[in-house]
Amino acid sequence: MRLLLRLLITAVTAACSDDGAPTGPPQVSSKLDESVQSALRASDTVDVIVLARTQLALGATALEEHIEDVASLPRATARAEAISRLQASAAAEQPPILTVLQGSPLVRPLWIANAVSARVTRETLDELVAVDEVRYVYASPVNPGDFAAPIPFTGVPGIKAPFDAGSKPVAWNLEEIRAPEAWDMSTGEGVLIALLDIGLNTAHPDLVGALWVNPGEVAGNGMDDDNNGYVDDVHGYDLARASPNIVAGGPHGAYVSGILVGDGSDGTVLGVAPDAEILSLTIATDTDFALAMEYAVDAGADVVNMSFSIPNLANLRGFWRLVADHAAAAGLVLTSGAGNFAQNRPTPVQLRIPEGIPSVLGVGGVDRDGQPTSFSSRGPVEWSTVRFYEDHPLPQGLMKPDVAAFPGPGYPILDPPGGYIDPNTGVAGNSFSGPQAAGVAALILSVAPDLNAWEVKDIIESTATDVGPPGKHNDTGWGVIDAAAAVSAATGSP
Ligand SMILES: [Ca+2]
Ligand SMILES: [Ca+2]
Ligand SMILES: [Ca+2]
Repeated sequence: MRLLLRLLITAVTAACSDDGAPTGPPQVSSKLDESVQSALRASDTVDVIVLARTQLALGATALEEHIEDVASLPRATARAEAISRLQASAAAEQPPILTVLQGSPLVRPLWIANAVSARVTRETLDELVAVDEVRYVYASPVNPGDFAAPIPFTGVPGIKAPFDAGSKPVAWNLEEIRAPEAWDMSTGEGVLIALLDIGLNTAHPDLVGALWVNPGEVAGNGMDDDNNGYVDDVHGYDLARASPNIVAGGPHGAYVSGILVGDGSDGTVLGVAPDAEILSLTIATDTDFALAMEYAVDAGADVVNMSFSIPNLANLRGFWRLVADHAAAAGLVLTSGAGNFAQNRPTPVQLRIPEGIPSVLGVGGVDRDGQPTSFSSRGPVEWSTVRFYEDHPLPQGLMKPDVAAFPGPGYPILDPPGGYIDPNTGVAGNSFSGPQAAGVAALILSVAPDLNAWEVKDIIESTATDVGPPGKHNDTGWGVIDAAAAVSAATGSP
């Protein structure tokens, strides 16, 4: 079959090669996603992700099988083994792919998935699909991105005093998820959270001490001192703009950061894991997502918070699921707010990417009475149309979200320049629910660092307080997260 395909491609390529210009319709190969065909109808070049043959965990049951294989290993060992296997597959199979891509722009080899992204012509695609090591090719447009202009870095990371809520007011959403009771056992010390957002304000007193510092990088000297491919990446990196400047023009990332790690230095405690550290990564493309996961793994991150939602990725959803599953295998707990689309999208597309991925903890929103909010995205999610997965068919689908937290409004939010936004401003959304669960994951891993990512996810789900009808449902998942119960369960304390 493979031989036949190669011959066919060779013959067509030969027929086209007299003057170097294509003479017929695009060559159709089972390795080319429909998105590639459509992109070629509109342009002579297409930005692609070339998926190589061997993957650590590709397919509906592959992550579960991997988990069974490594179930007895502590997270650090499982992470090291996963990285080793991922990088070995990339090293073994990417050379012939990279040979074909010589001369193509934007070539980016990846290892968190065994894949290479690049901008290719039709002729290069014909050569690629003839390579045995190429499994599949997705179109992955490089979006220009819609970001506010960054503002100059003004923060100076400080030395952090140990967290003590003392008599400071604590935001009520933290009381509701029993974070103060959890702080008697864990405040998140030693845990690193990767924030995938639009950056954050590093100067806010609540965040300044929480910022991760890349130990191998010298700031502002224009050099990539730790040789990780990123110049001056002291606190993370903005992959969307290829810049080490992580200070955002917009407030979203600062809001989210406050819920993750805000320690009340400026007066009010907003953060679930006030002694955890945070690094900032901004992404604009599917490839950036993979690069961000590689960065987070390399930096030793433990938790990844993703308060964003991408619709209409079609088969590319499978690439995100592959990367997310591999990231989980490499020790990262992934969380994402469920989105705010209950009033303007039909199911099964209210939860999208990444929150609709089975291995990502998708977090819906409830009000103070435990009722799902009107806007919080409802499941189910379908995967039966997605290449390489084809599971969770409708009508049942995959039940999502997994758990719920409090999207607001009504509790204080970190104000990027300093202080807090009045609780009555009406700022709300599941962008705020996700980081509450990410914070709980950080509390767990601080005192139970050997737990694997899927065990942390299971604990947060199994200790949630059931709301509504008994059991898991497509509006509130397993229920409202309970930080104290989760940390107790993780440490085996009563
Ligand atoms: Ca660097
Ligand atoms: Ca540097
Ligand atoms: Ca329920």
